[in-house]
Amino acid sequence: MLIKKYIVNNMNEAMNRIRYELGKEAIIISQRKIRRPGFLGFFKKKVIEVTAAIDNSNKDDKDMESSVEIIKKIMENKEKLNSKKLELSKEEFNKNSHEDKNKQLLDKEILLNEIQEMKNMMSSMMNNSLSVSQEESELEGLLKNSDLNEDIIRNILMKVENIDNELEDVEKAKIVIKEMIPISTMILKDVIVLVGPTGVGKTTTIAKLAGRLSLIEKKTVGLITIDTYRIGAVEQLKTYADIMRIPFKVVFSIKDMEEAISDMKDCDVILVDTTGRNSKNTMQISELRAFIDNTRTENIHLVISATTKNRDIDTIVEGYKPLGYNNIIITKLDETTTYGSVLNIIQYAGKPVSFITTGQNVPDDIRKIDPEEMGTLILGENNIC
Ligand SMILES: Nc1nc2c(ncn2[C@@H]2O[C@H](COP(=O)(O)OP(=O)(O)O)[C@@H](O)[C@H]2O)c(=O)[nH]1
Ligand SMILES: [Mg+2]
Repeated sequence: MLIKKYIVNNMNEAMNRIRYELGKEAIIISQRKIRRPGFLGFFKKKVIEVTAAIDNSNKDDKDMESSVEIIKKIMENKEKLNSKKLELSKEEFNKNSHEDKNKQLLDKEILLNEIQEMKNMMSSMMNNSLSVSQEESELEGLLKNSDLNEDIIRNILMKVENIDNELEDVEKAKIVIKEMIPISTMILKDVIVLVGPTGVGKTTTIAKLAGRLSLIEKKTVGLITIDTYRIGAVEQLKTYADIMRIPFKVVFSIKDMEEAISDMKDCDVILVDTTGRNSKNTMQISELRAFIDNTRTENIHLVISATTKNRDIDTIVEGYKPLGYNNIIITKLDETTTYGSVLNIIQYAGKPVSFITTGQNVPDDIRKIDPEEMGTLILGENNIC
């Protein structure tokens, strides 16, 4: 902090000198009317002593707190100014010559100038703090546009703030988002079960996986479905099995499950499709659980669409938890323009992502999630179509 005193004839002169010498960031700490120092001063007209200060510490260190301090000081100053005004008017009251009338006018002018300067300083400071919040809201706006949950947005903003490097906030956010996306390390082998609501793409995803495993990786694959609820649903998977020439079984009872799996024990991978149970119906979920228990696998994937409404994500993720899923497959990324749901799903489920699907084409539209790409998608720099 650099403090300097100025003896001036009026506030205009004070402001000009302060600005010139200390810069426009300087603030006025105090001001009072005095006689010019020295013996001869006694015979001259009064002048003003103005004390100004500038915070000359590193500008980067200046935070909102110091702005608040400055505002406080200005407010104190204003108060002093008002009491000065009062003093002056008392003085004026006591004087009666016409010379004092002129003085009165001069004092008023000084005060008005001072108030105007204070106003200017206040508004320039307000503008400064406004630009800080606008910077903040740029990233915040992007995150909000992607339909992210508020607590996730807050979490990202907080983490971005704590990153100490030269990168732009949006770039920092990409790093933060990347770290929020766990990739599943599971290997496609033995029995794999897919669960999730109706219509999210379980059967299609099974067909995609079967296609990749058998056609590309040359593995032996078996398909099982316990999709006995929906007419036509069995046909859908059977058609794929026929095309790919892989064994296919429909399981109608819990007991059948064990048998079907032992029939396919020579397969490298057995993919099990399930009916879209209502996750709010605990009866349906516990029935499905009994089927899954009989597969003796821990490789269970919750399939959920990226187009799912925020509020439904929680219900689905919680509703299917009794099935003990340990991976998530996020489908239909091609059907959304906002990708925040991906993080919302991950956050709620707390499980790694095994696959994402990006279209109806079997077997092409399936791949591993790319956390770096997700950052660009969530921040609106990129899209999947
Ligand atoms: N656009 C798009 N559609 C998909 C995707 N996955 C599945 N679908 C479609 O979603 C609909 C329901 O799929 P289905 O596999 O029967 O869902 P299930 O009820 O969970 O078995 C079908 O029309 C699929 O073609 C995807 O990644 N993108
Ligand atoms: Mg199905």
